[in-house]
Amino acid sequence: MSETTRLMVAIIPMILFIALIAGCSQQYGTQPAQQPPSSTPPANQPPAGTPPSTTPPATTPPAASTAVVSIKNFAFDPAELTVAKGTKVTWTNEDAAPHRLDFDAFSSENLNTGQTYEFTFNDAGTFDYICGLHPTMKGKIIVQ
Ligand SMILES: [Cu+2]
Repeated sequence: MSETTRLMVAIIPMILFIALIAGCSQQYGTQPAQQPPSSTPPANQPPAGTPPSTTPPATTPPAASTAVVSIKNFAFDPAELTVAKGTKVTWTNEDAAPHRLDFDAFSSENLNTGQTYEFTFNDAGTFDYICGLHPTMKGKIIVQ
């Protein structure tokens, strides 16, 4: 074997190998790359900040007014309270002892410490009440 032949024997497979590799990579190269769509169309999204259309009712009734009466030291505070019609009055027993509201037309349950009683006065008038457990405790709600 001549020097050249030996060289060729060594080189030719290498060239073939390289050609193979190149061919392969060319093959791969010809395949279009998996690109994401070039232009993602802007989505037709509503503006992020659009609030839900909460149109308030045309005729919003005035917010119901409220009033509170404390029951403490065996007395109603205030003892006399004037409110508008529709006012919700809340009594809270701040005494250690239980109390009970006795109106002519209705009564509360016994209210222990911290318990409350609510009543909404829808009719005008003067409503006297006492504590059913301590009748010397007197109160009055005047509804106008
Ligand atoms: Cu009482």
